Amino acid sequence: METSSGKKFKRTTITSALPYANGPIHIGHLAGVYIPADIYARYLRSRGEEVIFIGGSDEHGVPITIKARNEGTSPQQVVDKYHEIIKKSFEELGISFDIYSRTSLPIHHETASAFFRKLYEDGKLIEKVTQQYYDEKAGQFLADRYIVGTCPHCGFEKAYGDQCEKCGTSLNATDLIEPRSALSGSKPVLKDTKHWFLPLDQYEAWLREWILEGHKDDWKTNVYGQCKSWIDLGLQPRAVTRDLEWGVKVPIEGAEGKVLYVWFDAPIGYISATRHWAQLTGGDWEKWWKSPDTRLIHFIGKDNIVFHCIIFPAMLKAEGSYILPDNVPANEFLNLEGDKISTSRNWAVWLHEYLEDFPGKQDVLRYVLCANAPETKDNDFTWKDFQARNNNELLAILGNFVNRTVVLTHKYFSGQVPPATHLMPDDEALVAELASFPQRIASSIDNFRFREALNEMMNLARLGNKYLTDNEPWKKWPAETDRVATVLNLSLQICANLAILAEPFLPFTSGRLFRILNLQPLRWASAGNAYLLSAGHLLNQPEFLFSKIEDEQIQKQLDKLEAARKANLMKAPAAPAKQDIDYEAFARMDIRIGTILEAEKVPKTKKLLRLKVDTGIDTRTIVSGIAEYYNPEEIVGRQVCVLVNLAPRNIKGIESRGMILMAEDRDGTLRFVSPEAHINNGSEVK
Ligand code: B3M
Ligand code: ZN
Repeated sequence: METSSGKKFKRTTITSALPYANGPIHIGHLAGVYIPADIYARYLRSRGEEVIFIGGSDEHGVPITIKARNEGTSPQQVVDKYHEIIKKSFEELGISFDIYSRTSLPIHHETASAFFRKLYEDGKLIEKVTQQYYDEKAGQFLADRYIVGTCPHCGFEKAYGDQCEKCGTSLNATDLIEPRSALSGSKPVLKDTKHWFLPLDQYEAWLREWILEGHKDDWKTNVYGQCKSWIDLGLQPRAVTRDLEWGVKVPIEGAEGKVLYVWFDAPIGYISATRHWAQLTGGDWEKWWKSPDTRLIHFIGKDNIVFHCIIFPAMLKAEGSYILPDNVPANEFLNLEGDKISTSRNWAVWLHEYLEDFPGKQDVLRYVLCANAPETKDNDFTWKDFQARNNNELLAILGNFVNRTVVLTHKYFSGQVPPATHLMPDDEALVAELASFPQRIASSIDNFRFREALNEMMNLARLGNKYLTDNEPWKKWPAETDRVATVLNLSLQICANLAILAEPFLPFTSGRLFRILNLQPLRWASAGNAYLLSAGHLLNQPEFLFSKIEDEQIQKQLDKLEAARKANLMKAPAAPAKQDIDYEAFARMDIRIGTILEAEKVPKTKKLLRLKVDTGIDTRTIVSGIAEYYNPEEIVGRQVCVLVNLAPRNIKGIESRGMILMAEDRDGTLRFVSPEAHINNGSEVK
């Protein structure tokens, strides 16, 4: 194959970022990495290219050990659990990995160790002694995340050694005031420790030439821009080892208790996964990594750019026997309902849950995430848009076109493809336009513009729909049999083309469509011509490609998010105390016990109740914003606290005299503050 930059290759190695096995996959991962990678892999296969598509779980790193500690299990148990969930959900979504491996396997430990040893033996690493926090009680060095202390910027007392989550500042562990060990709570001490560094500074000139000059035109601007600013800032040596238990042991003497830094071992995981694949299939792994005829493409999210464009290439270059990435089409981030996706806040759409809630609708998610992919800027997923794209695009355009065509063929021609006898100028134009689609879609995909490619594919369905509507075969039957035959023939040819061209994006739909057409799956090279189905070919019965998504299904998802939002609010700390006041200021408030005598909703409002309250002094009307939390019937007879000397206010045309005291929870829920036993109305609260 030849790339847009004119380079020639024989085969393509596609990698997709290895997700950390400390949680399930969500739509942000999918839109950023796995959907585009899968489209690309399927497309190249359809074109008859030699391709391998690599995935796997990243099973090392401190967050996994912390999760294990918090859950009282071992890191191995954590990764075993999530590796299975992730692997299964990818399979169900049709992500067509040739191998989905994992970095806790012996083959990975061997591969990563050998890689490190080669660099070490070739003198490509620097040895340095630095000072790091050590927990004497626990007898171990502390990773940044295991050190807690007061943030020097905002005073937050639970800042981590790498970041304060309150003010967001990134920190060094030694910046923390009064550092404590998260393991034992004791005060850590600084202690010498030896580590190995990759001298990135020595690769700066080479990186500058390779990326900033060599890939100016073919790398995405967001990727190129990030690389440029990193390089322009000046590169420093980076430690590639850590004092930790969990990970790939540093394979040299004098390195006991040390492992490879997770970002050193994880990208090597792509190579180990390929070796794992070779073990299983008897294939040759080396050609995918060492042949200059192989093109290496990394699909990642934008937070991984520096690791894949600068650090890993420098590692590969230092090692010497591997090819370098030809392109790194990183995506930006996907938000959810206007808010950043967050695992810890459970603000996400989880793939395994989606698959349960929307059985058989894998392609809908694939479609929406590709149509909304954050290719050039951050983008937003909303459930309303998801519903609209299913109902108004997949169902109304693609599904409707195929269905009308197949149903009419069954109705008029007993399910047999009718002959196209006499082509009119409009038909000729249609055939000519059809011929241009494969190339248009291909060129978008070749340039990693998957949204554009998907839209082109849908344009073919739009074209078909319009052709049917313009020609109205249902009006021409039975007077113009030949004309109807021609129109349906060409419409069916478009359906067959759609089955081919939709496959990278919507593999399940493509499979169904081939089945309906009673065709063996065809590849890309067949697309673009109007002779895929010969006259007389018998179709199968129509089946629906898509179905309507109802408001209730969407509401269920929105409710789930609302519950997550509330649960998060409830975890927030109490608001800080207000400024001191003197007793006089407090005593000016006249708070009494009163009984609610009557309650009713204020018409045309959601929140307001009109209450009649016996305050012991008088009976008065008070309008209170509690309708979302109490039904009028349930509160009659309740004793409450009333601020009786609040100046009267007019609320929705009602004079409200005084205020009912309420306690407000973090999520906004209001609750009465009531005396714990009956007491005379009019009793003072002080
Ligand atoms: N596990 C980080 C991430 O999931 C990391 C990627 C590794 S790719 C070699 O964002
Ligand atoms: Zn802070």
